[in-house]
Amino acid sequence: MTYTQTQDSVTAGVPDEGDTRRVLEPDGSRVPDAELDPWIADLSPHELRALHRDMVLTRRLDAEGVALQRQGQLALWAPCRGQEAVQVGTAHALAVGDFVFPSYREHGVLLGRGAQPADYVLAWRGEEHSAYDHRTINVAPPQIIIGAQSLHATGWAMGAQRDGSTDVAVAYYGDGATSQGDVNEAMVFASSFRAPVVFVCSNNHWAISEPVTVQAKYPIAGRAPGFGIPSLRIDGNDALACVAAMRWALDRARRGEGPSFLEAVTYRMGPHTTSDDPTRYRDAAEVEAWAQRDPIARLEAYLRAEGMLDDSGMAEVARAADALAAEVRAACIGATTRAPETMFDHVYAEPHGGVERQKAEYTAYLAGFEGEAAR
Ligand SMILES: Cc1ncc(C[n+]2csc(CCOP(=O)(O)OP(=O)(O)O)c2C)c(N)n1
Ligand SMILES: [Mg+2]
Repeated sequence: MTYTQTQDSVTAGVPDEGDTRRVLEPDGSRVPDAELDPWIADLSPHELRALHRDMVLTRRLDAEGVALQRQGQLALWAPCRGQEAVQVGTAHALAVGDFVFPSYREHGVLLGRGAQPADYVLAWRGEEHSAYDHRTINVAPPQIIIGAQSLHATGWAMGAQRDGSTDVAVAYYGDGATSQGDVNEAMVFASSFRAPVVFVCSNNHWAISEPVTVQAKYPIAGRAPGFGIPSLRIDGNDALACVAAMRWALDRARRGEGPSFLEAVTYRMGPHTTSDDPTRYRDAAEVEAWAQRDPIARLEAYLRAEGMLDDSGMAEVARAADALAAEVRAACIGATTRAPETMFDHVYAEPHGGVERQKAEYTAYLAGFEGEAAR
C-alpha cells in the first residue's frame, strides 16, 4: 500500500481532497476502504468514544491556550483547532515505548501521550527550558526549528534499531517543513538504514502565510516513494483513517520494514500563532468550506448514528473538557516564576567560565533597573 497519484489528478494539478483515503465522510457516514478497514476493525465502542473525547479535550485546551495568551499569561500559543483528528488519531495508535518528536502545534499528541496540565503551557509561558520531562511521556520538547525533529526522530530510530527494540520514533511536522533540507535528509537516512520511524506530515494548507500550493506542485505524499518510503495520503479530518494509517505505518516499522510517510490533509482553522492575523492573507470562504469538514463533528455524527454517543455522553465530555481547561489555567497561573538570571543555571552540568561571565553581566544589567517599579 503506497500513494500513487492518478493521471487525472496529475493533469488537474495538486489534488486537494479527491485522492485522500478516508473511512468517514464529512457527514459521518462510514465508507469502506479495503486496506484501511482491517486496521480499525477491533476498535471497541469504548475506544471510539475515547477518540472523540480526546478530540473535544484537545479543542477545549487549545481554546484555553489562546485565552491565556490573550490575557497576558502566555507569551505565545500555536492553535491546533481543526487538526484534532490527525493528532489524536495517530497518537492513539502509539505504544508506550514509542517516542514522539513533535512540532509546536501538536497539543492533541501531548494529550494522547498522557501530558499533565502544566505540560501544555510552561514552555509558552517561558518558565522552563522544556515544558515537561521528556522521559515521562516519551515526547521530545516541542520543536520550533522547522523540520529539525525529523532528523532527531530518525537518529532515535536508528538507535532503537541497534538496541534490538521494537519501539518506533515518530516525527510530526507540517506541509511547509517538507521544503526544509532537514526533512529530506532525514528521509534519505531513514530509507537507507530502514529506520523504524514514521513521518506524520499534517498538511494544514498553510505555512504561516504561504499556501501549500506554492511549496508543493505535486502531492506531498507522492514525494516519499522517491526516497524509497511507502506513503499514504489520508483525510486528516477523519480520526479513524488516521488511526488506521498510523497502525499500518507502526506495524511496518516494528516488523523491520523501515520508515513510512503519512500526509494527513487537514486545515489550520485558526491563526498560525497568536501573533498572526490570517485575514490578511486568506479568504473567509476557504475557512468556511473547511468548517464544513470539521473532524469532531464528523466522528460525533458517526458515533451518534451508531448509538454509541448521546446527549448525556456529550455533556459528560464537555464537563471533562472544562475541568481540563481549569486545571491547565491553574497550572499556568500558579507556576513559580524564577528569577531571570536562573536561565544560565543548567546550560552545562558543571561550572563554565563563559556562562558564569554572562550571568554576572546580566545580573548587573538587571540591577540597573532596581527601584524602577517604585518610580
Ligand atoms: C528553520 C526555520 N525556518 C523558519 C522558521 C519560521 N517559521 C515558523 S513556523 C513556519 C511555518 C511552518 O509551516 P508548516 O511546516 O506548514 O507547519 P504549520 O505551522 O502550518 O503547522 C516558519 C517558516 C522556523 N521556525 N524555523
Ligand atoms: Mg502548515
